[in-house]
Amino acid sequence: MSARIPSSDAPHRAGFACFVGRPNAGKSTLTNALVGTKVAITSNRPQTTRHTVRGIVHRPEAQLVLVDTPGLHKPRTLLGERLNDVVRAAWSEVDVIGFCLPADQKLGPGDRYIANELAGIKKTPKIAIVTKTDLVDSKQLAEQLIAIDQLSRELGFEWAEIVPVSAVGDTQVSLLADLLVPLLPESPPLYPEGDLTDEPEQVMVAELIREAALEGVRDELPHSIAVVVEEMIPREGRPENKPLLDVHVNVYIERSSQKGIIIGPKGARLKEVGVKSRKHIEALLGTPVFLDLHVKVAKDWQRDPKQLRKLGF
Ligand SMILES: Nc1nc2c(ncn2[C@@H]2O[C@H](COP(=O)(O)OP(=O)(O)OP(=O)(O)O)[C@@H](O)[C@H]2O)c(=O)[nH]1
Ligand SMILES: [Mg+2]
Repeated sequence: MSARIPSSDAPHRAGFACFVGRPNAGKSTLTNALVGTKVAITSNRPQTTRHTVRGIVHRPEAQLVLVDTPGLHKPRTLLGERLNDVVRAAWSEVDVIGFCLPADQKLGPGDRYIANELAGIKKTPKIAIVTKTDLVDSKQLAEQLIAIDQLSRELGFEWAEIVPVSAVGDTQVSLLADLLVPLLPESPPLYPEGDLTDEPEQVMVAELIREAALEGVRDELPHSIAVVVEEMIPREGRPENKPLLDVHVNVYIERSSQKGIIIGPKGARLKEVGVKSRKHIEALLGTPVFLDLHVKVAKDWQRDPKQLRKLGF
């Protein structure tokens, strides 16, 4: 038995904060930085995140559950529409909304569109988070802070806070948590102590493979890739001190013409994806893994309701 003794008389708080923003704004990187471990995959391609990912920050006096969301964007496919629905569902359910705006990019129509929608959500406090501050100088940052303040005034609401952070430079990341916690309701912890996410293992494994597959592919291909873990089974007949987990995975693309790119000359690219992701998967699962990757075509899956359902959207 262990007793949890809060450091002061302050009541324990627990609740949900979601990060929203345009694709590539740095939401997932920030989520990982706050949790202190990788719970969400990241990449320099827009629309990396495709479902809400919960990351849990534990403190003696609070439990902050972060909800990382897909980037809100102008949808061009049914998948895009579904992802935007996921974002809207997330921000309607949380205790506080964190709107992520990159410091190194002027506010654009995409940001205004999101801010306008947020203005309509009266009951939930909204924090503006200026991300990637390591990429700008203090003058640029000051200009961005003013522009963000201006934006809410134009739309007739006020930010509860405007916080500049750098997840990569670890600047003001824990301050952000300090500012989010008081906006959560009084509540006992919602998750067991030590849990950092509620993502199922199979999903995390699939995501790590997709992250490796995204690296170095260009144009439309990142959007075309989907990864499904079909099976994870311990290899039979292994000595007890030398276990091996067989992980069977399908990597889906949309057209057979994309096969060559993902597989690479003599299978070199696919092999690289396997080697890279296997390291992360073994660290996650704590066991040696045999990764069996198959590339399959799911024709135009981003636009096909049946295929989307099969792939879990
Ligand atoms: N320099 C710098 N780069 C960052 C920072 N945070 C994120 N990035 C980079 O920005 C890119 C996008 O980061 P993500 O965290 O995947 O962005 P996201 O908002 O989750 O993107 P979607 O899931 O597509 O909506 C990646 O290349 C990150 O490495 C930061 O604090 N500083
Ligand atoms: Mg993301």
